[in-house]
Amino acid sequence: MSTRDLFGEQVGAPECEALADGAVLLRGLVVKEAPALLRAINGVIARAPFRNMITPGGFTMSVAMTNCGRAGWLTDRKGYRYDGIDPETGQAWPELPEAFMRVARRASAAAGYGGFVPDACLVNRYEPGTRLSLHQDRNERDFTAPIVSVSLGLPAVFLFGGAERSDRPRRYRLEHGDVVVWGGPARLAFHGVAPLADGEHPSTGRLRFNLTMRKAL
Ligand code: MD6
Ligand code: FE
Repeated sequence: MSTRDLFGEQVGAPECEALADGAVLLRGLVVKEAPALLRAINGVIARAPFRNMITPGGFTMSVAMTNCGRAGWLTDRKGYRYDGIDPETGQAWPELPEAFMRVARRASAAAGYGGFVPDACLVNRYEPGTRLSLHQDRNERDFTAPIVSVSLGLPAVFLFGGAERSDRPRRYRLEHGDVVVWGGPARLAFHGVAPLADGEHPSTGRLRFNLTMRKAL
């Protein structure tokens, strides 16, 4: 259980809500680290700018993406995959910032996945109206490692379904500083993000950022 003080700051232990067997939502876990995480995102995009990738079916994704770590997630006409080189720059992706690593360690431990060390982080940027359709994360080599997902800026509605695309997803509001950790039996659950509602956030303006830290290799 947790409570918020007069200023809405989380005090005491973080709230922990189970989304499914193996998936937990840790509300407000990284509110304090958010400024450092946003500075680190700026460092990443100085070397690996956001871009709108193309799906294998030829659609341009509305969510802008980039990566850091030893491998980065890509899509183009040839398919979905991880690659150590950013095709836009021809260079390796920027290193995983220490602030990201610290959050990955703390969140995965809080969720009961000890010893998680990510080697890849996909950085998503949502503008009002952008969305991520239902998908599974299945390009990683090892499904025994969890994924740590951090929300920053404008709130979003996260759609969390089941093992089949046809399973009706439940909806969860993800706010600035919330972390979702999932693995185990939930690792291949279908999920997505509903079209982002317009708004203004004190730290990010009209944007939402999401970090997903993974063990890809
Ligand atoms: C997002 N997240 O929250 C999109 N994938 O913007 C994901 O697609 C995601 O949150 C795998 C694990 C956790 C996630
Ligand atoms: Fe995903």
